[in-house]
Amino acid sequence: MTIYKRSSALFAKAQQVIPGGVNSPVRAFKAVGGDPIFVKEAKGAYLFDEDGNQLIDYINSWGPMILGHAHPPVVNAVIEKAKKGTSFGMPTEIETDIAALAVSMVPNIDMIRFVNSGTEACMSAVRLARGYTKKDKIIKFAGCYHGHSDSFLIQAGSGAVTFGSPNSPGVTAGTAQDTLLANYNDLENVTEIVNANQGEIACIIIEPVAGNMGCIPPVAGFLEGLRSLCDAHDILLIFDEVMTGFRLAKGGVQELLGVAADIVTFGKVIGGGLPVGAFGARKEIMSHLAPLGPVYQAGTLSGNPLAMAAGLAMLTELNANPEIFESLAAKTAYLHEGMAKVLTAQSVVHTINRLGSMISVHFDKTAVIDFETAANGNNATFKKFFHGMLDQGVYIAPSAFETWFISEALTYEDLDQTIAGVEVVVKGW
Ligand code: KE4
Repeated sequence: MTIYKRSSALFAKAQQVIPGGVNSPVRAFKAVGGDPIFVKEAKGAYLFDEDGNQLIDYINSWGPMILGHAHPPVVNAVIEKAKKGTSFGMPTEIETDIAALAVSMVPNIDMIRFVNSGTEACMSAVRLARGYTKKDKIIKFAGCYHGHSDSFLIQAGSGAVTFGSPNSPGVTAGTAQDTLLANYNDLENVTEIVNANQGEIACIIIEPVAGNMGCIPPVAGFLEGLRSLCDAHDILLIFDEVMTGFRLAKGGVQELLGVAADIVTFGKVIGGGLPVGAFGARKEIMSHLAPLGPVYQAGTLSGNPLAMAAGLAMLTELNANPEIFESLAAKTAYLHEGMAKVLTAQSVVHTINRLGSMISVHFDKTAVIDFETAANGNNATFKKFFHGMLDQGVYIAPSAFETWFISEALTYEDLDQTIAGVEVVVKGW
């Protein structure tokens, strides 16, 4: 059993001054038990914790570190930028540079607005959709997580479901009534909801590849069906690509699966590890945003030079080397096959979901295609697996309702070590 004495001591101290000792609930290990690990530093595919343990990282800050931790081009860009000031609250050229690059990489968007988190991006996108369509209701999907804005904390995924409080206190009935809940991968259900709320729905917001109830790809025809439904009923289709954007392909899921969204939200990779969110759409929609149009949205640190420098370095490298996405997908497939072989050999009931460089392991025999089937997973087994893998020097998501994120810094030796670790953990279960 690995010793985490210093992490535990730091956690005890943190809990005195930070609620739950963390600044984001899912880090608290509540779903898997034990004290969270405090990281001292990270480099490439590895985390180095406060007790001197080296861990192979499959979280990568929940997605941003797609090229690995402390990636020199990103770090150097931030260092150089910081020497010239960290924030001005005035427009800077680098904002235009990264905006133009992002718009060139992502289909169906002419313009993009930068904010400071995925939550802000999704919250702003919904307000824009409501302002543009002059309709109030939204459809979201059970188990999808779009950040912690009130309208989204209705059967949310990720940390919200991990805590069994999908409908968070503090969200008013008035807010909740405008959020309609649909089942992921269930087009008939969405159609029923649209027909029952004719003329009232501003947008459908979806994770086009879900990552907050484990990794759940859309079934064939599902996204295409949503597109047709939206076209038939003047509803805007919002792809929440905070996780999938610049990860599954240069142009995200729109490029990978060939379905067009009306508004696309971003986070994580677009900021290269610094706080950046963004949302983009065609000009006709974005021109409704202040100061051009009446839909208000703002932020003191939006587009700040440091975050833009990190994001621009990240997107520049991904744009120039699209073969990275194939390499990531190949590594993820290799990991999938290796883990499946070992788990099957040890007769461990499981399913593994994967798309591109997103993957999740579920300890249940039924296919995981929506929130309900994701919730069937055996959490006791997951907890055992999580801590076992930790003892093998492998850090996976501390919740069954999360996706693992593969980074390009992971080598096939790291993958082999991970697969070997799985075999040690499940042997004799
Ligand atoms: P942030 O506000 O955390 O930057 O982004 C919210 C968000 C929006 N949309 C999707 C699809 C997301 O996955 C997220 C955030 N993802 C979680 C991980 N499942 C962030 C981790 C955390 O909450 O600490």
